[in-house]
Amino acid sequence: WAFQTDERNPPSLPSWPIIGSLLSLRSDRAPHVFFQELQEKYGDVYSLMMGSHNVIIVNSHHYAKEVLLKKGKTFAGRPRTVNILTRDGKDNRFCGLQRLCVHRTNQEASAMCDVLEGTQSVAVDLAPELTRAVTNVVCSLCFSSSYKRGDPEFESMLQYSQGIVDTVAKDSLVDIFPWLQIFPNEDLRILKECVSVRDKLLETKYREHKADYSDSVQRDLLDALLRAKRSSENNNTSTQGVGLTDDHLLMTVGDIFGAGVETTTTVLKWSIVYLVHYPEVGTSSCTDMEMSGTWRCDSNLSDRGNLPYLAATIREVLRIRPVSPLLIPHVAVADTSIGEYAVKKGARVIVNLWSLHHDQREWKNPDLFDPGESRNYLPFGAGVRVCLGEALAKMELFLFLSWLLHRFTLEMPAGQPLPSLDGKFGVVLQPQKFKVHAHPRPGWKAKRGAVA
Ligand code: PLO
Repeated sequence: WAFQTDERNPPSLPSWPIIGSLLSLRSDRAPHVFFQELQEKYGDVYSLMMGSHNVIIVNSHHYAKEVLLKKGKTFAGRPRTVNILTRDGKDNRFCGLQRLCVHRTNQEASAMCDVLEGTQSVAVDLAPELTRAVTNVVCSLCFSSSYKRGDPEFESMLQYSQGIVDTVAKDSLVDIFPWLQIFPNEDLRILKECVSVRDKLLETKYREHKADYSDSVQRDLLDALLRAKRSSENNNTSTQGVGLTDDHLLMTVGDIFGAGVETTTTVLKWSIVYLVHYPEVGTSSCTDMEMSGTWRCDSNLSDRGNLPYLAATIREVLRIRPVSPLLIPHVAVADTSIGEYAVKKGARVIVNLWSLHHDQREWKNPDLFDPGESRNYLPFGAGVRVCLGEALAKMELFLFLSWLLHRFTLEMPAGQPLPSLDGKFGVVLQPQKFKVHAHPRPGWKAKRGAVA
């Protein structure tokens, strides 16, 4: 079996009945790094067995584009999983557009900077305040609510969300090896507990919204979903929202909320890690701001054109530390092919973004952070399954970072080692905890206007 090279099948890892390729997959590396290593031996596209599932790993930009764009519809399936997080996949019935909350982001960024200014001479972990600011943007979008500092509901959200991020990727193992569910499984226990805390929070928000719902005002995403559900109930001939249950609404808003918080926060944390490693990058962005004189406390995305260096910095962070290094698995919905290789209907396809973004053929030194050098990368995926929040995320990243850089210089406390560049693999690739000094930059107040 080893190294099958049938003309038309992708090279495959050795595999055995029942356990599939599990033995050859034992590695202490994070899966995306390990899959990249296998690329050397097996090529850009190779296959392996997980339990009884045929899984194809795609490691190059060229083939990734074929899967996501050229044959996007054919590969648009998702694995049907016995899923704890989403009540068996009831999280994808809503495809409407989100409102972009530029104003809200500026308010949150400004408030966050005020808090940071209060920390003056001590080094702090910026993560809690960043997370609260990002959470409040999504919170006002989903539920028209926000969290004050120290809000116990926010603290509990931080906790359950971290629990889910750490364990949910392993939930897919249970889907592949159902017998894992029978054994005592600490991760599974944590996941179930965290999901139940999350569900209670979501259910409370839902109950409150139902209680004071009115057809004439649409306050937020949850109202919009409620309206779609009611109109489908009142009008049986309408096709919109058919079969929307309470669970569908809850899981949809839960996904948007969870994705909106964990992803953007993670990218902001990585941005700070790289800004303290490469202080000249922050300086260049600031020089841009000063030279162009475009920074305003009510900036919006159109100012991005005047701050090309900051925009390039964000692109480079998304390249070097993709939030979701393996994206979410795809499934071929029909017999098809990738390059010269045949792919059977039902095969799972994993696009290894890590390999794409660290491809030696694209970057001379893929591990070097260089905002001048971004190309051929897909941090948000592409095609029919492209990230729903891409526009919101890009807007938030741009505004939050321009606020931070405009008001502070970020430095490691004297004598402290630089934060680690190694990620912690979970459903998102997070940096490890670290503290930085946020020194207020002189003179920003002069340019300050009111953020109402
Ligand atoms: C993050 C933890 C939350 O408590 C629940 C949640 C919901 C949606 C998930 C998100 C988590 C992680 C990032 C995911 C997102 C859907 C799309 C996004 C997987 C688990 C990515 C990066 O693909």
